[in-house]
Amino acid sequence: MIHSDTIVASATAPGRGAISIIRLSGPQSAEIATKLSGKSLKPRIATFGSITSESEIIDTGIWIYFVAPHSFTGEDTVEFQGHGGPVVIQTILRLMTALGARLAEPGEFSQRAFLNGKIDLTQAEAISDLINASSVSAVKAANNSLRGQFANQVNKIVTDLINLRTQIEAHIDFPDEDIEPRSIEAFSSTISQINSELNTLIVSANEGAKLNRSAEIVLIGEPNAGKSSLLNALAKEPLAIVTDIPGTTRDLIRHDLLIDGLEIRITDTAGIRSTDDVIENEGITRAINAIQTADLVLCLFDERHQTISEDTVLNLVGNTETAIGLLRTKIDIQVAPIRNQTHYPLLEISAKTGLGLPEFRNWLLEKLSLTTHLETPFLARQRHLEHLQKAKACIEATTNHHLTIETIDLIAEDLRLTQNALSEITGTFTSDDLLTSIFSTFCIGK
Ligand SMILES: Nc1nc2c(ncn2[C@@H]2O[C@H](COP(=O)(O)OP(=O)(O)O)[C@@H](O)[C@H]2O)c(=O)[nH]1
Ligand SMILES: [Mg+2]
Repeated sequence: MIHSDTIVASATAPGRGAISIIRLSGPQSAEIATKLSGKSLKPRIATFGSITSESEIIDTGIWIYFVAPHSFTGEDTVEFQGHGGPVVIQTILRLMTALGARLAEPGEFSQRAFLNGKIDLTQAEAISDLINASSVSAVKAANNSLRGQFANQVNKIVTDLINLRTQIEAHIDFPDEDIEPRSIEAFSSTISQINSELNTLIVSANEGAKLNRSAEIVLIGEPNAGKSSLLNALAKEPLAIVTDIPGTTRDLIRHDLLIDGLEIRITDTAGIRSTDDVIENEGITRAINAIQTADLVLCLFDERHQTISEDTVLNLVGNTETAIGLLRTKIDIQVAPIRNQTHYPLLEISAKTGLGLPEFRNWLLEKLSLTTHLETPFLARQRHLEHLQKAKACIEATTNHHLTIETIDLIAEDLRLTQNALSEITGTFTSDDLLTSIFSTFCIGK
């Protein structure tokens, strides 16, 4: 699909910076660049030049021209690397739009790359996910998706489905001839093979989806254990109210932290105890719900009032598969070394003096990097999981019918729906509405 209009946007983050890149894409790109620079640009050669308006120099920088189809979007593209001042950038954008370019919508460059067949939808999404990656594991997985690893696995199943459908649909054209038992057996075995490939892909996609969000840590413990104090110490600001009155925290208080490039969402909760206070009870219910979706639950305890045992942990956390860590708090005022009576990892901290916090941060990094599966083969989104589940439901529906000449068109239809669900992942079968909603979440200039 070749667009007739030319789009322009700053491809670098807004604000002041040493350099900014302004990108044009579309048929008028070279013409606009030539008019502004007064130079004839050679493809893929960096050309030093100025942008002049009414004989005044606006900026000086490097021009690079990529001729269609050998560009990111697949269209004629020009990049101008100039100085990163907001006024400079706005002035250049105005000059370019006055010469016929249109300001790009968010994600429009990637959308054009997709529409021009340069990348599939999972690769386009991987670009956005790479930019938003919150850990090194997520960067690696996004790059794998960008290289097409996810799409290749989806396409492999789609190819198998197409082959199967071709053979099955051949029978629909000849309803008077019975299907040979040998063929029925072969079809059934291919269906179960596709089903099992799909199940393997779903497992990987579920792992990949975990990387697409921050790691969630929930702080729990009895009232006064020191949860809110720890949140405040990590956030380096008094987010939660701290008092020595049990039941001070009632709502969930969330804060996003960045520890060595790893994005962590930490949630402070109401202390878990039995109480008649309606508001506090609601807070406790919320704390218990937060535990269910956490990657790591940290049980805090003040040893002067509470000893920690397997039962205490289970009482606090409930029976969960989630990773658990124990934090003995207020070590500035507790002297006796603790005897750990559980098999959970134990750390000791003082939110007040900061004692033990560096070790705690290092431990967190190690723990969360382990739980975010370094080997995840690709990054996945909720949208992908939904289509995979739909594909699974459709292929499983084929087994509702015993394969005969009478039921073959029902089975063919289920297989067609399976293929459609998978094709929505890569975008080979996608509605315009979906494309708009996907690309609108990208940044402008991408
Ligand atoms: N000495 C000392 N006191 C602490 C420490 N952390 C919390 N506290 C005190 O313990 C009480 C309860 O703390 P808070 O963070 O509100 O506990 P929460 O109920 O678990 O959120 C407050 O009086 C805090 O000042 C610490 O590391 N050292
Ligand atoms: Mg609190």
